Amino acid sequence: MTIFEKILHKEIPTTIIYEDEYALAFPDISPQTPIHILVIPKQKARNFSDLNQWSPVAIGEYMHSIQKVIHHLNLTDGYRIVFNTGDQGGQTVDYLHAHILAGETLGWPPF
Ligand code: DGP
Repeated sequence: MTIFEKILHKEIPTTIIYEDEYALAFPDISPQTPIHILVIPKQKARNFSDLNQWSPVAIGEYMHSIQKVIHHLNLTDGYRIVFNTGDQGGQTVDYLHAHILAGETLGWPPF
């Protein structure tokens, strides 16, 4: 079981930023920006590529939850959403998660 599943099942305590039927949001343990929140789906997926096994409705529900987190955080000055995927994408935890990065002007390109 991945660390994020343990967080999802409340086996590891975390600060819950937002939770609904479809997703859970909590702060990244190693923030890269002043605001750095992770949003994980309650339906299991290893990474973004695994979403090809989901229905469009389920994908939409997860995306809607991410949108609600952003609304909740009131990120009026902008933000970035990142899905690191696979080894070359820099994914270190094999459970789908969206990074929400905000709170300062972000550089581009992101490497
Ligand atoms: P990624 O590289 O995209 O797989 O990002 C994984 C992120 O997860 C990384 O930014 C650090 C964060 N992380 C790892 N372990 C924990 C944990 O136990 N708690 C929290 N809140 N974040 C974690």
